[in-house]
Amino acid sequence: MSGQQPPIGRPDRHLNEAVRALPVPAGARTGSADLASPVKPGSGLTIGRCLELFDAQLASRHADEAARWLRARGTGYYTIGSSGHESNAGIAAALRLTDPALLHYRSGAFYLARAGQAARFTAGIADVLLGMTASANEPISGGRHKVFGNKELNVIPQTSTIASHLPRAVGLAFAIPRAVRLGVALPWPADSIVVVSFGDASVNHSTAAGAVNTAAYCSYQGLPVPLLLVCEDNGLGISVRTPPGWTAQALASRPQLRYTAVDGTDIADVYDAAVAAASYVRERRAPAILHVSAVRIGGHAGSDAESAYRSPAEIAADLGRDPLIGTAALLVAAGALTPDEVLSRYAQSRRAVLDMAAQVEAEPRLSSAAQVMAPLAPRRPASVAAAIWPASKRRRLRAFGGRLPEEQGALTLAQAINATLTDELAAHPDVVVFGEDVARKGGVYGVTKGLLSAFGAGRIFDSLLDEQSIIGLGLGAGLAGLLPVPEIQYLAYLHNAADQVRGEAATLSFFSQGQYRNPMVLRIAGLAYQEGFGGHFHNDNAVGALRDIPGLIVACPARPDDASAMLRTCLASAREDGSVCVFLEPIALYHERDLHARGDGGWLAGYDPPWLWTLGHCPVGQGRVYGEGTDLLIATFGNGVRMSLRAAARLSEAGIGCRVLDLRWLAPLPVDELVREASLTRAVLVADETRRSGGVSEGVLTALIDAGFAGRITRVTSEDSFVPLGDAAATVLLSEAAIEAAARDLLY
Ligand SMILES: Cc1ncc(C[n+]2csc(CCOP(=O)(O)OP(=O)(O)O)c2C)c(N)n1
Repeated sequence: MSGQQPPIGRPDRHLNEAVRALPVPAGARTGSADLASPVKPGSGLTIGRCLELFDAQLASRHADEAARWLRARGTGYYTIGSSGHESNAGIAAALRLTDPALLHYRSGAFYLARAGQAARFTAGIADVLLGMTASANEPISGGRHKVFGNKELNVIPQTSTIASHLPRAVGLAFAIPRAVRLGVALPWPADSIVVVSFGDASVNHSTAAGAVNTAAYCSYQGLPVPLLLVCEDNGLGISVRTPPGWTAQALASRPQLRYTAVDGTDIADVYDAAVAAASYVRERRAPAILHVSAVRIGGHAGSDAESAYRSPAEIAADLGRDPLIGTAALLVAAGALTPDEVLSRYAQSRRAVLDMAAQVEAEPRLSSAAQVMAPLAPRRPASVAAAIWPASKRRRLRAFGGRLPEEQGALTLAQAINATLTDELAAHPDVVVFGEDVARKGGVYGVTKGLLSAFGAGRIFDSLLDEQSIIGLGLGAGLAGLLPVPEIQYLAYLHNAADQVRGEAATLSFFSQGQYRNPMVLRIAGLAYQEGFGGHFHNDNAVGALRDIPGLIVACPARPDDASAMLRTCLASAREDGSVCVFLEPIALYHERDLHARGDGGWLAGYDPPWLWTLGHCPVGQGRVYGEGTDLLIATFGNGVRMSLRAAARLSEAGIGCRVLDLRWLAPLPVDELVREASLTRAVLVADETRRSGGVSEGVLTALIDAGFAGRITRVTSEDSFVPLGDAAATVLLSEAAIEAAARDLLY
């Protein structure tokens, strides 16, 4: 197929006619315009710059046409275009190449203008075309998605989920000044601003509303948030019209946000407005909104027949507001180009882009699952193990207020996590801890108590009450060179922010081939058994939404000593491999002290001094085995570990030899260890406190069956129910008695 010439015809009729009709100023002579003079009186945009931006606009328009041509030939897979939005090139020109950008899928001309700033304009066009054809040579996603992204251009690739990039953008704008203040190496200059663009329908998404609110909330408190929000408003969300005037009203009325509206048909006005907004953001370190009117030319995507929901008059009116005509009019009025020169520039650009499209057809595609998955979750266990080290003794003594945790006797799970966080904060100045109530109160369960006084408000801070923004802050902080440890107060509240983990955190490395990473250890207090208190929302026992996220590490420590080792591993893995880790803390075990009998202290553990950390290292995906029985293996985790150990003790009194495997990692599961331990026994019982459907036990049983385990297998789980308040909770939750009874049934 490659090598076939794309059609080269006349420019679009509407543009052709409009350009031919442009009035030519008297006395204008080809080539006589002063490139350094303003393209129109009073504008900061010079003729020379405007010509460059016109080229970016033209190439973007023709890339849209190339997308449809490639699609028709079966070699292109993406046809959402930027036509009608091309004045966003003027916004790129108003910013620095080093200002990180998170772009709307219609910001093609912005992307090409920025490529021009980096003297890689032609390469930028190739990037876009390679993205459409899902080529493995596309520089950011390597054929995994069509995104605007490029490390060299400081354009961070975005997913297709509208508005989901806004929390990250706010987080990045929040984190840049913080990283500077903390002295952490930042990948961008200290006075950078973050630009994020999005459509008008996206403004109404709760993710956008939350993110914009978070920017304003932080700014209101005097915190620096250098963020330029750009709404590219074409008045439509696919087929749904945004009520006229709504977007302006919705954006202009936000507190703390400087609002500017500008007509997107005039690139000089867009440039001037963007320069003013960007300098406000840069100097004041405060957020601003630039609301750019645009039109949508050619439907939502190539497959969209917009005539089904828009009248011919409406479509024609949009063509009349084509920003390419606007720029042509400026250039002709300035005497920089004649109408004929505009049209020949258009035709030349079109030929160049379509010729490139014909060439990229032959570029290689991803052809194996291994290739596709390579950037998902790189794991370098040796580097991770080597990256675990303590602060100096002096620093540790200061952080711990003179009393080192290894000298404090046996600790609970909560105390062990607290001590480990303290150690990590002392050793690594890039670690920041934040979430609802984590700072002044020290967390609902006291897990982060004392961290604020030891490390200060720059590193330990209370967030606002919005889980999407908490994770978004984590995503931005990770990009800015910090190592974020956000907390979600209860597992039930992860779910209204799950996309920030699933669609944003976990995909960034995938869609950028590891060029961008968001290292993060997301602490979540969860699971049940709080003696009836709190009902479902404080006893949520569902982890299915986490376990199927490719590449995500899910740690679930049951014991204090494991918690310390596993938390260190998660932090080191985030730092070394860019891993996104969830650290799921069983609330009911936070303050548990005993195992078999009241006062036995069997659930406490001493804190390892640093010289024992290597010995006690717990690699990702390694479980822990208790006992040597050969009759039965109980595979479990979290609260199930304590219940199973107690049940195993009673079973052994009855002559049943058990071993208990604490999986410790719910993703990836310790499959090899599970299979090995199972092969040493006659039967396997999975004791799973999550739900019967979609719970952990399904993965464990499947792993055993996949491995050909020939012994007997069964499972006990919690019910497929939400957890009720009061004693009724016990009716739906896995119990110790159920574990014991299932073990006896299985063996006899
Ligand atoms: C969260 C989410 N819901 C639905 C969609 C499907 N979708 C893709 S684009 C779009 C309309 C977006 O409109 P707008 O924000 O105005 O941007 P425009 O396409 O007009 O530039 C929708 C609903 C999506 N991508 N993400």
